[in-house]
Amino acid sequence: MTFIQSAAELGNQFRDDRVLRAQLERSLPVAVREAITPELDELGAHAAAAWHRERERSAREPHLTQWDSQGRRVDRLELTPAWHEARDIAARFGLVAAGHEDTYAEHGRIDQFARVYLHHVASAFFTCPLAMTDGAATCLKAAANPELCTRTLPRYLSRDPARFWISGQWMTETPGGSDVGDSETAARQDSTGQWRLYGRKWFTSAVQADTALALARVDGAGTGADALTLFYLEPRDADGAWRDLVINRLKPKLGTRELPSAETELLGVAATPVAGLGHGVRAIAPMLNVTRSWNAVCAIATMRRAIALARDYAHKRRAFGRRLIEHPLHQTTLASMQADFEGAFQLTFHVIVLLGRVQHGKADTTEATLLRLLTPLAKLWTGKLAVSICSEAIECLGGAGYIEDSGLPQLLRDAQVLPIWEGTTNVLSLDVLRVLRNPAALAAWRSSIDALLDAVASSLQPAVATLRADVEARCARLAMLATEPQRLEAAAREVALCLARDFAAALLLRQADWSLRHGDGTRAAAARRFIARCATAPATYDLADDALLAADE
Ligand code: MFK
Repeated sequence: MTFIQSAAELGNQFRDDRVLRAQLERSLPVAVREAITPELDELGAHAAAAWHRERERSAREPHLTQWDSQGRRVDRLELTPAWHEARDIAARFGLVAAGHEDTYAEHGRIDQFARVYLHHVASAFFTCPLAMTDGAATCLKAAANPELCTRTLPRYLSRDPARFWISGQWMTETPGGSDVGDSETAARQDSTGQWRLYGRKWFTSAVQADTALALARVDGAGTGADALTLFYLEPRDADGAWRDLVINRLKPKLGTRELPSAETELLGVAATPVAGLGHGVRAIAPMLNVTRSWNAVCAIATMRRAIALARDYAHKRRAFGRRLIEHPLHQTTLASMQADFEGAFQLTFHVIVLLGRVQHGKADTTEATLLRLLTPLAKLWTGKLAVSICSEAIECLGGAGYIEDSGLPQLLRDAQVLPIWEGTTNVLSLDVLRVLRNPAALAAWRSSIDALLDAVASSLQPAVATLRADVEARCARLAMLATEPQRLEAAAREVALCLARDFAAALLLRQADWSLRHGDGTRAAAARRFIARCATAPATYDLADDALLAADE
């Protein structure tokens, strides 16, 4: 008989996730936790079932038909089976609504993102339009545009699949990618006073969305980001036909292939200014910060999935006379992945906690400042980490993980979008420097870490001391760099990663302390390992050597 290795499998992803459950136990009132648990359990079961089912499906990409048999331009989009089910699940489980309803006050965001975290990998990246819908709702509320709020919020925040609308976010253009201020899309009024948009949006994610927020430059408004205006539009009429726009093509992407991202030509599509004319980047910023939080949640969900598969396989696969999990080096590999994931999880959920508190008016100034700093930190760090953990998980399965139908190659391809969209690691690092121009930001970071560490009990003191020394060194390094703007900019990524990891370490110690008092020592092991891995001598932030930047001969 030929030996057949059993594949990595998943159980209920809520019940199996001790990190999520510990977070919910520590941060939610019992009544809230009990109320939301049945639906989290359902999502956890669905996540496992969907993972096994999706491996069997062959239709994994949307298809665009641009012309009908008579030569009419139709741009008909056929979605994948998972995408047909996705709206229904998203609405029924309140994946957007839960973050905006008042039922659980500031805890609503924790409820929402626990759901998103459990569902993301099973969603075939329907979380992308959901993130944008959440961002659009947040943005329109911040703009306090009564007509648009009345029209859209009951739809964006509906739990009824028949009423639920999703939104796109149309920013990216050929000249203005990360540098949104270079955008070319023009806005002008027709003879009736209706605003209309003209130009090419190079990357419109989830092009089939019911509505979109788009940046455009009013004719004669001048150059730069501040001269852009934020517009709201509905790209299709009641019959589903596109209104004054065509889809040039669906993007042939490395990953996220079920997500219909398109190159779109705006031919005078009707649009409405969201917040007056001008200051478009400032107006869309609330959306960016929300979608960046989603990005971080989806990144930790991806890490958790990769580790769950690698761990299950390690318990099954025998090599060199014993199971992989019994080999010390494999144990170290898995434990380090888990420790990094737990740090990323803590930082991300802290952003979510702060988001809920700010949204419900419960946050003080320090917390609000901290949220602005931690959002790009969480996004940039978790995006990178998701890619490296998926890559490591493939290695944990060896050649079996490199095979397409193990599901891991798709996980890695999909993870690669996380450090790119919603701002690359470098763009986000520069955003962190933008935030740090306000001295209160670093002060909030430092005082919050001190407060977290002050509350930690004695058995974790050695790790606390290591982290305190590390934080001291980071602050000294930053003070030195602040006097040399050029070096500071060159070091922005390292600065951001250090700030993210140190804050995560303090949060891990807080969770470890709580878990120890509740009979679970595993979180303390994760905290100690994470701190041992991260607390190194501060990096030397030298400007890149010119020779390293020279073009190849
Ligand atoms: C599954 C996960 C879900 C994810 C779904 C995502 C799918 C969506 C697909 C996409 O659309 S991806 C494309 C996303 N594109 C980006 O993220 C753009 C990346 N570029 C940046 O982030 C730049 O930093 C940015 C364009 C926002 C600003 O660059 P500028 O032109 O140098 O702007 P400037 O002058 O520094 O800032 C303009 C104003 O915005 C300033 O305010 P004031 O006018 O009051 O001075 C800034 O403080 C403010 N601002 C900028 N970023 C902010 C912000 N305010 C709050 N939060 C921020 N993050």
